[in-house]
Amino acid sequence: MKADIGMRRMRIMLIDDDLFALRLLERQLDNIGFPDVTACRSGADAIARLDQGVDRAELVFCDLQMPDMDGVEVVRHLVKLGYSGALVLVSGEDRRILDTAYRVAKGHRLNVLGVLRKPVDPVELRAIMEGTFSSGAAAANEPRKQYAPRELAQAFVRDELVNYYQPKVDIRTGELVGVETLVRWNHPGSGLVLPDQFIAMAEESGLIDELTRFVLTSALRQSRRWQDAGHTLQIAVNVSMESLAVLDFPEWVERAALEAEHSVSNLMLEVTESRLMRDATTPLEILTRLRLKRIGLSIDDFGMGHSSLAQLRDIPFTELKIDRSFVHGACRDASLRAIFEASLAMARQLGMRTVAEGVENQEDWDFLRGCACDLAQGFFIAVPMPAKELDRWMEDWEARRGVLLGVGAQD
Ligand code: G
Ligand code: G
Ligand code: MN
Repeated sequence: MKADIGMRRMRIMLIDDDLFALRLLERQLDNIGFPDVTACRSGADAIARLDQGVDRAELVFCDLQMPDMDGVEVVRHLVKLGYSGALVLVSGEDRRILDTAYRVAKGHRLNVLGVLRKPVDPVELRAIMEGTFSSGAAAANEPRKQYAPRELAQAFVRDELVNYYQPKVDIRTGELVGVETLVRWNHPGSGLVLPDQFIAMAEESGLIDELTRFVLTSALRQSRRWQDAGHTLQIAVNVSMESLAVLDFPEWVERAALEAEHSVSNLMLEVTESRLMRDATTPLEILTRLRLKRIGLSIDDFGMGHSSLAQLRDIPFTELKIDRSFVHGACRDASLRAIFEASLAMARQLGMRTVAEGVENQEDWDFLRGCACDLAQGFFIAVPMPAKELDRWMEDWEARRGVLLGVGAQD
């Protein structure tokens, strides 16, 4: 409905070698209020028209399977042209090819609104078009704000960093087992800033060590308060592999736990490797010594980035966190399910505990209930929250938990 008003002037280009598909999509777009459509029967033609300025487009629908230039090549040419509009991929190919093409386009940082299977379902088309104008397009192109190291250094002094906590629950019993600590920056100008906007900068500017120590100390202090209130929780803290460079880190962690009267075996360090490391010996040494001190080590975002089988071989991890991209939606996607289940089997054979991240809906939860996975974490269970909100969540969860376990057992 929203799409009928105000957006009639949006310029759209369709690229498909199949004339019938072109006409059909043209008509479908017209029906929901988008008449300004140029149809091209080849990628080369479309790219030439855009390049020469014969046509402009704010949205391109591109077919994947085309004889002279396929859709993936079109994507590459769009990037070369500096195309800044939105893209929808359309194809009769199977879901996996479509999904891969989607990731390729995303990888080029194009604003991909979605993928459509042919023949295009008018309801799906409408959903994509409405999504475009509500939020998606504009937000996706917004530049990320850069923060200066000096600002972050001040944030420590001004006490602007605050820990959020996200529950991890036992899939069998629903019991709250622990929390993952996720730091936020309460920035005086920007409001609450998420870590993906300042962790990399902290690593590059040498502030990461101070950040890790700050996060860990306050998490342990918070854990002490929960313990005093009768809740013994396992505390997980994120540590990037690149920051494991200071040799006294294991001793420091041990001392911090001791001071907070927190058992080291109830402390978990979630390790991620965001880029390939130059010197891998020091982190390896530090990780091994952390394990010798009985501190738990978790391999985070398993299956993505640089978290690899080689790391499983080389580092004595105690927990495997399967990346959310293999969890959410796994019940409907055979490839995801295969990867997810193989990861679980591998972890079990290595004697590791397993955590599924990204449990976003009831479907994900029910699916997990039938898998041999130990813990679940995700928006469906709880979003990351400040410490003071955990009590309330625990009460709510007690009520929800019974229902959820019942639901899972029925099917
Ligand atoms: O909710 P979320 O946006 O908090 O976290 C985004 C990313 O930031 C995650 O990959 C998480 O592992 C990372 N992260 C969160 N807190 C910390 C931290 O204290 N240290 C490090 N190194 N990474 C963190
Ligand atoms: O990389 P790491 O696993 O530490 O990342 C934690 C990040 O995942 C945080 O940014 C957190 O906010 C986010 N997160 C937690 N639960 C969910 C979820 O169910 N879905 C999605 N998409 N993100 C989640
Ligand atoms: Mn994590």
